[in-house]
Amino acid sequence: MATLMYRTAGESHGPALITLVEGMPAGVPVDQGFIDGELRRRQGGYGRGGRQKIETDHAEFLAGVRLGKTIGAPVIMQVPNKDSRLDDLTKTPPLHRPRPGHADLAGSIKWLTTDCRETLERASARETAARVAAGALARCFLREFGIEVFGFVRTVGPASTTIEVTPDNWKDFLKAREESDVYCPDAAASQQMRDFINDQKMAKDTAGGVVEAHVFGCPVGIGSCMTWDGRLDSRIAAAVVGIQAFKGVEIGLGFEAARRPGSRVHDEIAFDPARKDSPSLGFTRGSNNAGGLEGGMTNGMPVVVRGAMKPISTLGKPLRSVDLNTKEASEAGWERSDISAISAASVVMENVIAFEIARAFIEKFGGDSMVEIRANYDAFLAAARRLPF
Ligand code: EPS
Repeated sequence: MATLMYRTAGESHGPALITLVEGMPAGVPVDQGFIDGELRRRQGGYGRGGRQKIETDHAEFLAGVRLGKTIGAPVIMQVPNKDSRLDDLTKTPPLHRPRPGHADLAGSIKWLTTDCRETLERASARETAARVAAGALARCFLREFGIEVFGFVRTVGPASTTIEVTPDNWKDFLKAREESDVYCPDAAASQQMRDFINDQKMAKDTAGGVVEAHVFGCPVGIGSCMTWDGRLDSRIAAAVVGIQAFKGVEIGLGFEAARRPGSRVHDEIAFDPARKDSPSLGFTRGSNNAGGLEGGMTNGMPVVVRGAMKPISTLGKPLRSVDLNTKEASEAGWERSDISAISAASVVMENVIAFEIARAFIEKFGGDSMVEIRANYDAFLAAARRLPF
């Protein structure tokens, strides 16, 4: 049994993006409609650029799936690029004027070239389509255990929503989010977000924001306090800050916890026998400031994560830069881009978090097939309910 992991390959304007997922057990029902739906949602959002009008992202399964189910073999998914033109120098010319904020300068020097093209092609957020494919496949697995993920846009520039998402109201917020082209379930805040994005468009500028994700239905005890990289919060943080343009991550109360006394941070524990059959085994909390994670392990409360995305670094009114060939001062290069990709980023964050949850879940309840994992999961919950032995 391999550890669940994924790798991606592919350039923004190459023939396709590829996702290789290893360690997915046999017998996971692959919901193609759901995976393609997540890929389409990633393409959407207010403030996106021209590329999304060209592409119709969908996952083609090249390996690891038979008759709609995984077979325990490595899974390969391909998302074709319609705008494939990497070898056509007239359409993808060299770029010598690095954009501040993009990978252009550091990557060109790292790979000893003055053409930023090769770095930017791989650094591009187009690659997040391949990550969403991995996460959406992981969600097909998680759904079998009643684990669901909900993400939305919390903030764009100064515009913000104050909604509070709970296990009881999230499905209503999901409906409201689906009605918002900014992917924010608050109509008034959505309008303020659109206004801010419009202002940036007029000013030939760009917008970033904060996205939030909630994971419902995780059993107590996935992740571990034993090693730094076994901690689920450490893996989630790495997955989130690993998304293109993300600069920060918060779990639960996040940075606010550092400003409060302990009595106003920690979530008091109670027990409700009526809920002993839920994944939290009946342990309840009056608050969820920990964001569902204590000691790097799930505690039965929803996992709550926020990620901060910087504004897109390709500006219509370019910032000052230097020509890498001449070293002369110059304006940064301009490529077709987005004014804001924050809505898409919420889809990416949901899915990369889902992948980490699935990875930790399979580590805890591991097996080669769904049947075996289900048996391990049920046996663990039954034992936990029998405590003390
Ligand atoms: C993106 C595709 C890219 C960009 C954007 C995200 O397509 P193109 O470069 O052909 O317009 O729109 O990439 C970036 C924000 C970036 O910094 O590279 C996508 O599919 O998400």
